[in-house]
Amino acid sequence: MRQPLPFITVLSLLAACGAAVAQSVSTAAEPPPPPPVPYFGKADLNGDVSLDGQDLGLFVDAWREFHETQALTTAADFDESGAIDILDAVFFIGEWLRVRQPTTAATVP
Ligand SMILES: [Ca+2]
Repeated sequence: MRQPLPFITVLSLLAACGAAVAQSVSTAAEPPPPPPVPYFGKADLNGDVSLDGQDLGLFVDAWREFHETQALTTAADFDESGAIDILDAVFFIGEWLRVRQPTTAATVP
């Protein structure tokens, strides 16, 4: 049987995602990032059509609540397994990174 990852491990993974995004944004002499693209995926836990720190906070809360009390926040159980586990965290991180992936500028022939 698979052991759940400790909360601190998942939190570290999520923090690393945030740090990577912050590092990519903080480089000097770059134009400001484009406005956020609307997000309609399952990781938008507060339903505001955006995947941001509020959703990250809700996911971390759901993770902690599940692992402390077994209370399931179904919206954060992305794979509908009946548990909020590493697979849900991987889904959230993947969506987080995909949304923040820089778009490639069109090349002019
Ligand atoms: Ca949201």
